[in-house]
Amino acid sequence: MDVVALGESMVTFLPSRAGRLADVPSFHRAIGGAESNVACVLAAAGHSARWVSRVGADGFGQHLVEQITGYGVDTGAVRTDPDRPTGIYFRTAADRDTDAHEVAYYRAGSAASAMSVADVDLAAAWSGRVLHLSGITAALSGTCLELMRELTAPRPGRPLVSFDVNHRPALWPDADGPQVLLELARRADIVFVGADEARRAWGLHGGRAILEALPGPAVVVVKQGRGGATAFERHTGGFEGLDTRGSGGRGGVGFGGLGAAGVEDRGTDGFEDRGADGFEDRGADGVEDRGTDGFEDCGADGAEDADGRAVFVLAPDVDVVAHVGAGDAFAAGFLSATLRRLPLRDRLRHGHLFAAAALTTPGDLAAPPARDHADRLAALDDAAWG
Ligand code: KDG
Repeated sequence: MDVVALGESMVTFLPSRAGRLADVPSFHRAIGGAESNVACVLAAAGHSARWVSRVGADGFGQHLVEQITGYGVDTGAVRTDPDRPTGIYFRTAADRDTDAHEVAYYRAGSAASAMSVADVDLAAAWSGRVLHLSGITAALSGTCLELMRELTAPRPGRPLVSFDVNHRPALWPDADGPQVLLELARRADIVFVGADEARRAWGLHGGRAILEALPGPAVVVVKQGRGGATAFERHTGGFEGLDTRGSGGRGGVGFGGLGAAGVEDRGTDGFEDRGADGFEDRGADGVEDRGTDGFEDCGADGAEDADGRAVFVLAPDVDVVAHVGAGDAFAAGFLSATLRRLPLRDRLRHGHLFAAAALTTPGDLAAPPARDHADRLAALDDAAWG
């Protein structure tokens, strides 16, 4: 299995027209759930993917399992709870520029909120090369938080843990959400976080502050919405030589299973190997180096004392229909390219291409571009991406 995603999915009700929740006359049923979105997009992109979760013994649970299975995702480890319902949520149309919208969750006490170390099939959760998680799960209940801690704990043979911070303030009634999310992010191998999110949740401004707060992850991806995204990859924590996670600290988590991507990628694409400062992509071609990447504070020449390199890729300009699901699609694109051992720049480009597909469709979930199409687009020269 390439990827396992664990988390709650919900039946989503999309509005038939714009306006306040109080005024929307009818809704269209769809499915949502940050982690299953990632699994579905990855399956649609040709990867083997499994979704681990719980649903209620109701029509909505059945619908979720059928739909997600329909995307080609393995749902064999999804458990059905006879006593708790499947979560649902309603949303209004978002403002295209600001993404402002209303959300009404009906998920408290849901079947998925009862996920726990005792109930979830941990072997299934750890059965992929990558385990994709998000901060949403940690907010659902005490047992879910305990499960997240168990899944991200250092241990030999743990798959590569991908963690999308996904800070949803509405799900964190107590003030401890940001701290919990930081704790979990520190234990992951790949972290996706929005620049705004890092500012809002953690009070962190800029790439240097984020990297200092997250010393563990081998890869930190900071998304700046339509501005683009920056990925920082630590040389000492890249995809090579990481088989000692069980001994604690950084490193060692099944990157081996992905192949020595960090090693092979460097120098094979004509981009990352220019220069010797560990930030090879900056300045070599004048494209990734715009200084708008959130890592500009890492040092003008990129020769920051941290042990890695940063790559910035501008997001393509698309006519946004809805932002929902774009972050999940971005993560899926980045992970797809990671599984394919593509260079860091191309991992970002695939993230953007998958996100563009989501941004131009209304629901939580959009089919990614076909692989050969995505590869052709990702291979366009810097001018096309600039
Ligand atoms: O990332 C999109 C998700 O927000 C959506 O699918 C629903 O998982 C969801 C949530 O909890 O907000």
